[in-house]
Amino acid sequence: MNILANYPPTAELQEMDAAHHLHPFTHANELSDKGPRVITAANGVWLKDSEGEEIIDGMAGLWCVNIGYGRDELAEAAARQMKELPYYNTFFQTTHVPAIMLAQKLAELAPGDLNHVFFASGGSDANDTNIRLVRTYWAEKGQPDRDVIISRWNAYHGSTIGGASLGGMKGMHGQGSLPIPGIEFIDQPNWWAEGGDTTPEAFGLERAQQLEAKIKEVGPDKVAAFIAEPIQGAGGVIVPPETYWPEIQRICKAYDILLIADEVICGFGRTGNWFGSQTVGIEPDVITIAKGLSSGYIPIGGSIVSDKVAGVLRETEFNHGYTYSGHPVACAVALENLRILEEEKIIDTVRDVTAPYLREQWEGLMDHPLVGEAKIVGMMASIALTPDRATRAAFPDPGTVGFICRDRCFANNIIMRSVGDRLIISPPLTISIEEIDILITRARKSLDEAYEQVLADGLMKTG
Ligand code: PXG
Repeated sequence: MNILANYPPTAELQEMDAAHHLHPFTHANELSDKGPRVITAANGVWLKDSEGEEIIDGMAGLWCVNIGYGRDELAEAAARQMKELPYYNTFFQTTHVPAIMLAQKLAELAPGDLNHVFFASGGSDANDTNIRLVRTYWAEKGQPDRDVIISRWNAYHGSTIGGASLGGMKGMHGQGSLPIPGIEFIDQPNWWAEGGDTTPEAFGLERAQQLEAKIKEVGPDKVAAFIAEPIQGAGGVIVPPETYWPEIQRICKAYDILLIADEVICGFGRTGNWFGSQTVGIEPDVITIAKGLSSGYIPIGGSIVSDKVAGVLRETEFNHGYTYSGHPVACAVALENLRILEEEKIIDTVRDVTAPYLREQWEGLMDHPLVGEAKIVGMMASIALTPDRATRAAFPDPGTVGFICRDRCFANNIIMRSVGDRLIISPPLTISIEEIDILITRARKSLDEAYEQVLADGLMKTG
């Protein structure tokens, strides 16, 4: 019998959830008081909840369902693989067909000489791999003191001890004595919030040059790598000024620092190319992948490394690996997902048709009195909420207005997230023009309702 088929009514599910289920990034008691929404099914870009509501998913789950929900081919690929070989490891002189085929395919898709894959189960553990991998690389090259990794404030690189340490989220560092030693931070290229009177171009250069200053401060012979998302996702879809990445690339080359591009969100079409590194024009030595690799249908992640890095690593035994590194079912599902992305030309459609249309609509929200800037790259976008666009002012209690907007979105059956006072979307790449219209209509309605409340609460004045 399928115990999930006949589930109890919503209130009972919520009660069981509150009694036994601890949610990620959640204040449990507050959630119990409110009761979580129970998602029961999904198709395309649409979610359905236990009350029968239809919700447009502006976040592709958690930035991951790139090909949209309800693709039977992925379920069938999983079932086939489960029947054939549900599990085997790749540790002790063995391998299997799905891991071989997926590694080969990723080497083909990844830019430049990124030709070697180390598998993980998600983005956090892949970044843990990266910490050990780049440090091992330098140790093997006879420079064991090169163990410092430079990251950025407000970056997100995961929730494991390594991932959260690499990330620049102070709220995460505050729990569990993080970061681990050997991680240094520079500021993010967030011109809207931190650019002051400088132009975006000058600010981009200034923030990139913080990397050079930090390398000099730490000592060039102590720095192993710089890690960054091509476009920050969880930090609020922060699109860096055009001047930023070329300067970062120059500095990494000048000091022979490995560049790790965390492509967990940007990878697999999100920015309109296979990888965000291509969109921002960089040549990383390592890229972190997860999420869109399987369109979230099954957990899988990994690190794709260059010939240069792999060449050194291959000279030793890398004492690292997870039970589920290269899990055959996950690899089979990922392969099927990549086949669909490629054969249905989903990324071409994003680049040439749907993303340009979404850009037009999204930038149209600039006429709304709550909106300061609208940023978009491919299918990831954000708006900054402000009481005064001209001065780029922040609301007095950061996050309050963001929450008001997010709650209105929730009520209007659109998933659009808030990060502080930025609203973000990252819809499935398969979203159609008609669905973009629905998304924008609901977003605008939610902004209108939020604006009324903001005025009523005295959080800003008209005009
Ligand atoms: N790197 C990046 C850039 C990510 O966005 C991870 C690593 C970690 O991946 P896993 O698979 O271990 O979760 C992520 C994940 C949010 C949110 O609130 C974003 C992520 C995860 C959870 C919440 O936007 N990104």
